[in-house]
Amino acid sequence: MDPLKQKFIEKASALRDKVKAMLKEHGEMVVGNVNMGQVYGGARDIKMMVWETSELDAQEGIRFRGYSIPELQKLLPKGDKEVRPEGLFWLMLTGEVPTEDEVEWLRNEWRKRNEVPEHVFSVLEALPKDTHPMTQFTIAINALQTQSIFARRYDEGLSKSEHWDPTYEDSMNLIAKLPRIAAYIYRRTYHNGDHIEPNINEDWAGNFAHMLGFENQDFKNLMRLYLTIHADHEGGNASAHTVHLVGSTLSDPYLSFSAGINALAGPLHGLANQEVINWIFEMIEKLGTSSPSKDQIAQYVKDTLAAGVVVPGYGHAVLRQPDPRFMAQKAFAEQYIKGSDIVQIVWDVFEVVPPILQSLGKVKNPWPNVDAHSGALLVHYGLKEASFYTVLFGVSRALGVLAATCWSRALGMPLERPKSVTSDWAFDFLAKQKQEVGVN
Ligand code: CMX
Repeated sequence: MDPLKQKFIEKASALRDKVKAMLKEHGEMVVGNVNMGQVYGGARDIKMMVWETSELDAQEGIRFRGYSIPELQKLLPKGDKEVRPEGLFWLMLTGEVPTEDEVEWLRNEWRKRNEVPEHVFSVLEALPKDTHPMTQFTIAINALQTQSIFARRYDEGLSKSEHWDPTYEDSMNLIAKLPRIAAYIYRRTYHNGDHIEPNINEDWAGNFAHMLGFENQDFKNLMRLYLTIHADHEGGNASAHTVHLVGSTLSDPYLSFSAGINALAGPLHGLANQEVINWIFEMIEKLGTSSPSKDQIAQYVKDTLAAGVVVPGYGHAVLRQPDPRFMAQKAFAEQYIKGSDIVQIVWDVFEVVPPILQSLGKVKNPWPNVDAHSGALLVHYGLKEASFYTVLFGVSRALGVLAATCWSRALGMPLERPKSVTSDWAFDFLAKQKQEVGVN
């Protein structure tokens, strides 16, 4: 058995036994209440699932296995100047910070598994060139499902205690192939199908940058950072939760992950990175300057709100502070980029937007999220095709949601099936409550 798989199943088996014993004793323990606002309000804050790989705190932001982004930047092995996403995957899967050798082992392992079957490219070629890259991405992942070891072994008769094993194999294979698929979509859509073969000497992120057509070392460093910080955001966000829900039916990792990609493609979630940069480009065009004043930006923000649409890249369902993923990208720009108009606009927007959103009195979090900064960095290095941005997010998100899927299968998580109610039920419930209060 490979060393990562071995380490993972040892940890997962120990936790499975511990959880089983805990549930036997405390399965009936109440851990929270639910109010009517939450029932109608997108289930905010309701604790209803377990997600081992990361946890989100409203004030502090994301912690991967207990480590904040700045802590990870000190601890994880680096490729050139930035942390390598391989290391984060190892950490999420095992709970342990990997050594340089372990990260190198994982790089080689993904390289061995990176070949994409020809039929996936044929499926992509059958689509109109202007098909949105996220649509191409999810279709390609579904086409790749023919490779699922989980699906084949389940068909042959797979004991529940073994579900984790082919889930791990599928997850590793899928992660290894995603950069090639994403780069193929990019080159096919924007570069006349002038494809670039993988470079076996590069790490996972560096090779992805290479296949996209970028050899700039700083861009490769950006990709390492980008693919690390977008990887996971606990389990309740729409893409992660979708992967969890679909996976709970024992759909294989390919089908589960492509479902999550469909969720990521929504403008209130991952597609916001495309929305942000388009919104900034429209601002530049409307104002006729690439160095707008803060007053001009404020007026543009107010016009956006007056049109009844959200300011993209701002607000969050959980966070109540500037997103540490935004701050990590800002720090990257401060270190690597000098004198960029588009980056300056992002920073000015960061000053201008929060007080305006606060003044509305209804926005719970006026601060920027991860999507507010990423586009400006990509534009700076020449990756200007905004409709591709959410695919980059998706490649990264695979690391977290597939590591978490391995844990769900190893812990034997059941079919997810929360309760829904009708509005008739809600009004009857309220009437009964009022009656009871009246009677007492
Ligand atoms: N601009 C304008 N209005 C906003 C807003 C924003 N950026 N963020 C929230 N609001 C509004 C909501 O639309 C809601 O208005 P109504 O009551 O009129 O419907 C009100 O403020 C309360 O919303 P909330 O509780 O603060 O936020 P939610 O948890 O409902 O929604 C989110 C969170 C992210 C969908 C929302 O902030 C938003 O639409 N932001 C812009 C889109 C975006 O950047 N999404 C990316 C999020 C990160 C990611 O998943 O990648």
